[in-house]
Amino acid sequence: SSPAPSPNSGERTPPFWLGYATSAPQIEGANATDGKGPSIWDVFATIPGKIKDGSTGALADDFYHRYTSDIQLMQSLGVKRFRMSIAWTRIYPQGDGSVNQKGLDFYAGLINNLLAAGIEPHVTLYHWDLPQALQERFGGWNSSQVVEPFRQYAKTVFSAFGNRIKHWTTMNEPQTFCFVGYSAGSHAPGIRDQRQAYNCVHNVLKAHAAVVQEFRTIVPGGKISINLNSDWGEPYSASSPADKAAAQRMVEFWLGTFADPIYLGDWPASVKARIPYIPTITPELAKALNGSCDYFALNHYTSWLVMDKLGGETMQGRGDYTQGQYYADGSPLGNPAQSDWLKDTPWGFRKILNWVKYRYQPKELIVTENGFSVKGEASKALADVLDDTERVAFYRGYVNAAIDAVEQDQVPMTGYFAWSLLTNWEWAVGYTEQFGVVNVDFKTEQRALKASARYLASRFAGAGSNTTIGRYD
Ligand code: GBH
Repeated sequence: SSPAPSPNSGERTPPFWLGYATSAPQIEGANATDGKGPSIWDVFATIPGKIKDGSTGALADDFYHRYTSDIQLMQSLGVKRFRMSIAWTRIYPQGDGSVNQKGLDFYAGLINNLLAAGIEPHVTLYHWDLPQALQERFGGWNSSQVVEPFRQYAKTVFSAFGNRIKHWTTMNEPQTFCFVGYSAGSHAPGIRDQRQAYNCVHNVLKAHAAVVQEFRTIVPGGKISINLNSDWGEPYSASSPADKAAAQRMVEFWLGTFADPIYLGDWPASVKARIPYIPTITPELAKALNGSCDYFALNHYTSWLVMDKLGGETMQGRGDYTQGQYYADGSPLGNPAQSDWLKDTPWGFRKILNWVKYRYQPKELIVTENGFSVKGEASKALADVLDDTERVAFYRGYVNAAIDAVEQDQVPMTGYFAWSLLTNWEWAVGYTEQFGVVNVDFKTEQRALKASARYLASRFAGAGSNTTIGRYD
């Protein structure tokens, strides 16, 4: 089928496979179709001033109605894996209660079509779209009452699809949805209370542990994890021990807050020392978390220069340090993206992969998101959008860095999901920041390949292209 990827043009073939990552609220649209209930993001997006361009995800990529042709598009690119999330509100419109069969039918259709096309789905249960009813009833992730409905929802989904899906994650980026949603307040549900963010962290761990316990009996032989995100922290002054310690603290606050309890049994000491009210991890919870990740699922995008103190990131409870992305002479850490938090810093990717390897020693690691938003892309003419040289450069550098991490540093990375397949609804910044390797015209819903889609197809042609479809070993 066309377009045929051109043969790999002399670059190293990665020792890991390529897939594309997506999430339900960012691509599906149809946000009140076939009995779907409202999520906190559906509601948040209707509040004036919350979304930069005033948009909602009501239509987005209309993937709900167009997945058959999008799967054909992926086939033409040689894609072997697809990371998708399930919308909790399609299955339980009010969060719990009775199942909405039409929601299950939609995902059965999508999953079966992917499998028939030879594309293995990796499924995330929760990508930020909490049922609004649960936010209203008990405050969402601020309350441990969230655990039961999440367990129920997960059981229903495992029972429906566990025989067809091998790779699962419970939640995407709790660091983001707890701190940006409940402390910074710029994401749904828009709460500004650092204590609620740490309650969220604690309830995330409880819910993850509870769901994994169900998983072990319903999906024996399956693999489950939790998508944890972290940027890399580089000391602002390499010769300053204080800056070095601050950079280490940054990664401990971002990643260790979740990964330490799971892999090491307790919060990082640096976090405990600075957050006096952090909830206690009981021995029972530590025991349930132990072994709850069959692989490490890492989302990574960028790096920061980190300085000791000077005000600190107190708003998000991330500890007493300051982070920036410009050197003393004013030059940026790497090519700046449209997203103000994102610079093209491939060296940091290799460093965080090593940090994870040394601290947690996972048996297997899958990068579950990595991508770039080109500056000004949303307002460029189509021909210029498709010629996304800067995104190609980003992927070239990050893929090379990951190959070094695997081949020179023995990081056990087996797979790499690029974020994302389609340009999509980018949460609080709406359609103003675009990450897709396939452009979507939001008036016509027409798809068009960017250079980066062709680049990745060619770069990964023949690379670890196997799937585990039908193999539960
Ligand atoms: C991921 O978040 C998400 O999983 C995905 O849905 C998203 O589309 C993709 O990346 C691209 O953004 O911290 O207050 O400045 C990446 C981590 C966390 C980075 C939130 C941007 C913005 C809010 N993101 N952050 S703030």
